[in-house]
Amino acid sequence: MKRIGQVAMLFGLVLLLFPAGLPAAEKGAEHARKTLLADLHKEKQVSCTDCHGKGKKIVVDDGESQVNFNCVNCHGGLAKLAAGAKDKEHINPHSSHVGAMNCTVCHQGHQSSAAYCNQCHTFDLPMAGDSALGDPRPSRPVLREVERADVVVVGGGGAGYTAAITAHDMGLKVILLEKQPVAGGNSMLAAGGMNAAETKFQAAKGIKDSVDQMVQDTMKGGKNQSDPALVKVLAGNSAAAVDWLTSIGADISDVGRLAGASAPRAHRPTGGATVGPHITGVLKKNAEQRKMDVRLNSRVLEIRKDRSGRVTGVVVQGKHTGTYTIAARAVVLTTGGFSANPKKVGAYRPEYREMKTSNQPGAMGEGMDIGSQAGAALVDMKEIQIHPTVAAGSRILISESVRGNGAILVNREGKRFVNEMTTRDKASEATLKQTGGSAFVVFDEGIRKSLKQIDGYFHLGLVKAGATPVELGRVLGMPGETLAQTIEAYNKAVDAKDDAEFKRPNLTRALRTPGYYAIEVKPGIHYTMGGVKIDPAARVIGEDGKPVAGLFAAGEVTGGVHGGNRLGGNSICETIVFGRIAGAHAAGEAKALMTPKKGKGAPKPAAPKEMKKAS
Ligand code: MEZ
Repeated sequence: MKRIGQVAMLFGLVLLLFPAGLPAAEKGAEHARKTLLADLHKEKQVSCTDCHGKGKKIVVDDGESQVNFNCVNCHGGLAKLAAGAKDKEHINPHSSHVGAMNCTVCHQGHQSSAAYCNQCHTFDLPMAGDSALGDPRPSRPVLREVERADVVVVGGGGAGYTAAITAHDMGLKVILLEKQPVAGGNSMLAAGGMNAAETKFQAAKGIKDSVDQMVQDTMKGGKNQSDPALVKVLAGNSAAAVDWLTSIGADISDVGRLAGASAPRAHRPTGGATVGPHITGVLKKNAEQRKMDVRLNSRVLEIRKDRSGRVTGVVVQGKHTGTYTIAARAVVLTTGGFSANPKKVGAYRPEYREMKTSNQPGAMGEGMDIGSQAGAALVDMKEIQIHPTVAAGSRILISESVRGNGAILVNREGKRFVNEMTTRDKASEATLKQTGGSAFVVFDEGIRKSLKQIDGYFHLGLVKAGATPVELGRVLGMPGETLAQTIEAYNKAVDAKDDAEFKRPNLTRALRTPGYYAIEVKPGIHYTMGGVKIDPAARVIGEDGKPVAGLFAAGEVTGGVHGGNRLGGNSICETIVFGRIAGAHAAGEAKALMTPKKGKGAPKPAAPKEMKKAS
């Protein structure tokens, strides 16, 4: 895995640096390891203005759009670089990221380049400008004048984009701020699907489900610790959220079943492709089409309030432009959770401090800090979800939908040990008790064909294969005959529609189609259920039980929807449902502040028509 990553990344880098007349790859790679990209360009007679554009002073915008434009101008975009790669065998980092990010996300001119890739992929790869070289040009804080917006959205994941688009479509001036160099947040990594009940796609497939059932499943999955009012909003608005996404160009017509759900309700693209990149791609495209103001590398340091306690805007640290203030009538927090912050995780749950996470590196939880500094109450902070199937030694989540489509979990001895469709807390606990604290997700060619996202695991080199169960067992270093017996016994349970031993509810498919595959998995930190307290209108609630005027929140930064354990597929649902509610109510509040008040009292936010009442 490491080796593949190294080779592929270096190959991509060398191509980027030396598109024509390529010297020996090793020579280029060695050179790249020692030098910052800016120096390498200089050696090739590329001047500062070739990258930064002409002007008296070099000014880099926070999104680095000019530099990226010039990278693409000289080297071609990611798709072109991917197509031109001579090595077709290994992972090509350019093809993996087409449409998702700018060149400067991975390739920094004057700073270390390796950090971002390594944080996501755990590849031990050397890249130009390794961090050992230091960052010679840290951004300098510069105070510039105040900008203005009606609504500021903090955090560019699924919830942030949804809130921003919703507020924009209500006629408001919106600024969306994302601290990372790439937008999408954890939503971009979401794999399994988006839960929704009573949808047209379920109806078309004859699936029987109900909003009430989704409420019950969510409450049960969350150990009855969730706020029932929020859960009713989640389930009650889930079908409308699917319709809204479809109306703006998403394809979530495939429906699968995930753990803890009594019916198939996880909506995903045709063929079972990964849901997150698709949905975030659609949201980004919609923001672009609307020419919305989306700012990358823009970290919010503080939420500003006036003397009455009303939120008045935010203080932003732009990577290149320095510190500035945006005055706003309403602020929506959509900054995600803190699974990638071992210090914070360890503070709440010391036993998880050393565990790997499936999350993107921006999931640090600062949004909860700035929310709490602005007066938000925090709830359920100790509730941290461990996902049972993160590929061993990596941050790559092996989606629950693989098990949903029929895969089983076996231990090092080649035996099943748990109902694979139980909730994540239980499956993780059972896995940690097995030899080595790991397990194998085992599936066959039939399951592989049923779910497009599995191709990604092959692409990343995570899958071990055998032509028969016996051969697979031997490849995995376990008694092959035992694995074969385990699979045979499972197949009989599928035929009988009764898993007497582990009581697995959905016995989707027998494993009878050669070849046979396995991925080693370990439990990893996946989701933080706690966060800022909200009410059903997505208003942030303070310690005094009252809304913090002008502050709204949606997505993983909030607490209360998932209680003690989140069901798979409810996160994307939450980001869209509550993203829409937060965007609409923030816009409503901003509008009310713009119109002269007739009577006294706080302005009433207006919810869009199609959203159901909050109870
Ligand atoms: O919602 C999730 O976290 C999810 C469905 C994850 C997965 O296993 O795919």
